Amino acid sequence: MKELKIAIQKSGRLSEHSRRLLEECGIKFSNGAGVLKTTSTNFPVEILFLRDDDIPQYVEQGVADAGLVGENMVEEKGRDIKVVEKLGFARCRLSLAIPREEEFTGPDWFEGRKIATSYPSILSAYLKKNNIKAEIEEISGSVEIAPGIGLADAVCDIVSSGSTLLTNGLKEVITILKSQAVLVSNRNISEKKTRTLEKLLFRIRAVKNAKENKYILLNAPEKSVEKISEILPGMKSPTILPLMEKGWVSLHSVVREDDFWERIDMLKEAGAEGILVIPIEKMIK
Ligand code: PRT
Ligand code: ZN
Repeated sequence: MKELKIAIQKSGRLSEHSRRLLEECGIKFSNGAGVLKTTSTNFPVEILFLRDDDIPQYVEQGVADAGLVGENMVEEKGRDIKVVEKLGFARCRLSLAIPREEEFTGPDWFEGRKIATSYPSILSAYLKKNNIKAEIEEISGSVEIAPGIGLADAVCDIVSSGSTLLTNGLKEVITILKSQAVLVSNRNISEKKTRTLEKLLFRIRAVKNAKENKYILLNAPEKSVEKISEILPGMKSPTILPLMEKGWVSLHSVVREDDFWERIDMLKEAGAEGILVIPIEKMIK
């Protein structure tokens, strides 16, 4: 097979984002419900739709050459695969939580208790490392109801907003692992497939960079240009175009999404006006 086989989640919290990422990388494929695999019409990849739990194993065994999956799954399954790139979506954490009314005294609280989880491997490693003897009750779903129905004293589960814990009368006390979606690959793929994977990675990075940055245009008096350029380091140096109005210029650059608001305030203070901020579709550094 010459195509690079990429496994993505069939349906669930990763699936829509994974499909969108591939599409944003310019990879066209049919998306019909019930389809288990499909070949792209314009890029040498075959996409396999799987349960997220199976992706690390399939990638290790070479059933798939690469996959998009959560770091939590990679860690739990302990398969010998390569984490190629963090993807910045499906951010969550694996945490220990106890009934709200309990007083938390530190990790020792868990000594001799029973903890329900779908992550027995990560949890037992954590307990061992911290010298805690606790019983692990492995369940595959709806972990948060376990204390409420008397199945366990505490839970170890994925948290994102925290609202599921709250509605089940639990409080988060320890974060064991932080996770986001990652691109993983088999350790022994052919040279040809490696080249395809590198091409895909190049595109993924361009999409990620674009999301992390905005294009900014503003008008400023000529005398403020130097100060404004310092506030906007941009890709290299800002583009400066003269305006009809004498003594004024238009300045174009790139600003990072995460410190965007802070920069805008600094720009206004430095005399910038008519500030436009535009999303970037792709950004190649
Ligand atoms: O059917 P399949 O096995 O493929 O899917 P699944 O049901 O096992 O997994 P799915 O789709 O729920 O999650 C896939 C991946 O998304 C996980 O492995 C994580 O990497 C990531 N992810 C991100 C999450 C969450 N956020 C999340 N909030 N996975 C699960 N949750 C659940 C959590 O288990 C808990 O029940 O959401 C609830 C908590 O959410 P909050 O917002 O109330 O805190
Ligand atoms: Zn799953």
